[in-house]
Amino acid sequence: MAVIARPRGAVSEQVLDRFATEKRLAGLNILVAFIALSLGGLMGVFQILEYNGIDLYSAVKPVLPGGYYQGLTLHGVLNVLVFTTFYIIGFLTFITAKSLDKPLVNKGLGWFTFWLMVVGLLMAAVPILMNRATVLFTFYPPLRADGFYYLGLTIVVVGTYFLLLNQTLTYLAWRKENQGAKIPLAAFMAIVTMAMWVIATIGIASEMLFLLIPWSFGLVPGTDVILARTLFWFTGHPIVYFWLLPAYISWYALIPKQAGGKLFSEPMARVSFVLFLVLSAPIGIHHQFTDPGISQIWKLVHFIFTVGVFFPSLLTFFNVVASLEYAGRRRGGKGWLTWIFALPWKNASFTTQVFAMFLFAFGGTSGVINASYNLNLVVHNTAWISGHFHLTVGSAVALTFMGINYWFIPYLTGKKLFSNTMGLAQAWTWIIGMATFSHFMHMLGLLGMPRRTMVGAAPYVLPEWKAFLPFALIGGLLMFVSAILFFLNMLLTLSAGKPEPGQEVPFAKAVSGPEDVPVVLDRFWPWVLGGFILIAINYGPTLYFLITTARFNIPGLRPW
Ligand code: HAS
Ligand code: CU
Repeated sequence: MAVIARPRGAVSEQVLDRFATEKRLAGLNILVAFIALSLGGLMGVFQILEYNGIDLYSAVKPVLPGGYYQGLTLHGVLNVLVFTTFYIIGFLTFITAKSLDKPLVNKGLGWFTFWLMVVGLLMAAVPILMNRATVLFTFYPPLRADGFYYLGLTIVVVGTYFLLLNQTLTYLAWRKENQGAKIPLAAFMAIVTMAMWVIATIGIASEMLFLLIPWSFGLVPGTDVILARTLFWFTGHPIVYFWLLPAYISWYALIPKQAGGKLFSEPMARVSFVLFLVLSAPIGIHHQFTDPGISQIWKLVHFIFTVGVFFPSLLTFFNVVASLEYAGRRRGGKGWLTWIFALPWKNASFTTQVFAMFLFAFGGTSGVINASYNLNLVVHNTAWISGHFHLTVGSAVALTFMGINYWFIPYLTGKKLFSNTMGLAQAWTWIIGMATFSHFMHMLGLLGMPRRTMVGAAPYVLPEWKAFLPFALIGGLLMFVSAILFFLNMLLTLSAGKPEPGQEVPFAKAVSGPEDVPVVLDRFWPWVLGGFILIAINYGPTLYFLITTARFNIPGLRPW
């Protein structure tokens, strides 16, 4: 009776759009993500201008009393913590449900996840904006922020756990109805990503709960710096794969279709993801090669396993390029390499994401140099590292998310993308800008320019740096133009996009598909267990030593 009494429009709308909630959740998460990126990106422009002696921070002193370092904190936190996390939670919420063809079993939990994350975000944002948390995104003690900064970030992280819970419940319900079937690829990957992430956060959750929160609220007088840093990097390394894997989901499960072809190998794609599940967390000490208090042996072990985590990305390289080649040939492309020209380069969503892949090939390469035990001593804490992560999180991830938006926002809103040409211009300005910026940042690093330093005000700037810095500025400004094109296109799509109903999610089929997937690549537990065992081996002795010798006697500092 209740159903009959409902207005007819509402019923038919519900029947038509089973994924209305997931779409709304995705849209809102993406909105928060891009608001964060707009402010975080602006802070990046301020930084590169400062390096070149143009200090905009003094112009906005009433708003940003902490100047360069407050701006840098905003840049890091908003771009790599807020933008990424909200985008990923929105994207994976939708992708899991849509790929399983089953709406989330607990929609209330979906909303709870979103609002909890928003509360955490606001709690952390206020101290940063008040210049009470100018501790950068790594918040190394003894720098000490307002306690609400740590508490807010912790709440955001806890919020993300509920997506894994919701995914698990939805997957189990799906499994009941689909005994014996293979989990659809995108859903499998989305669940692996979240499982990897939740395991990875054990480090930061412990750091927050046992060290930083009690310390920042004055409940304990001191903390232990090395223990805190080690717990931070326990999560701080795998967080980069939490950012990367959703981009990989798009490269594997969607791009081949957008290219006009198929994924080359689904089993190989799954191998890549389960390797990330096992190998992501137990390698964080490659961020601490120069830290005292950690034995050389374990630094070496983490180096070796970091080389191991290179392989899932090399598999991805091979698989994604093979899929692109398949598409190129299917579109009539010929020759050893000239099939590349047959790809749909006029499609903004495709081009933006392939440019992201291209930049990542270089970012990945500088990653291996970072990971090398001895070469790290040359590049650690220099501008080289900024060059590296702008190609990885700043391109492989951020540019892919922008590229996804070129089909996703039209899909979510039922409106046509305002301008595909503007999207293409955005992709080209980004790749040229980022290639220039990151090349010169790498070079400046090799010339010894430190990162996270107000170089424009430093008395020791070398003439060689002065020669390269303007090029980094040109690259940075091109990226700024690119970002403006992106935001404009999104705003115009929302406000003036023509209606385009009936759009579809471009899920790709595979040349070698689910029928070739062995059962072990359709299970989570063996890999989760493998991950835990490797964490116990690679971190057990170091954490045991650091915990049993910890002296909680370092007071907080606020040098800003
Ligand atoms: Fe990293 C520092 C090592 C990947 C992000 N990294 C950082 C920091 C960030 C970051 C933010 O070992 C700074 C943290 C801080 O503030 O201190 N990184 C690596 C290694 C990899 C790596 C070995 N990093 C990433 C990713 C990130 C990221 C991914 C973000 C998303 N990184 C390090 C180390 C440090 C570090 C040290 C510490 C340095 C220090 O001293 O402080 C690897 O996972 C990379 C493997 C990737 C590849 C590339 C595969 C290419 C693909 C694309 C193929 C498709 C193409 C298209 C080319 C091997 C998959 C072709 C197109 C056609 C049309 C044909
Ligand atoms: Cu790392």
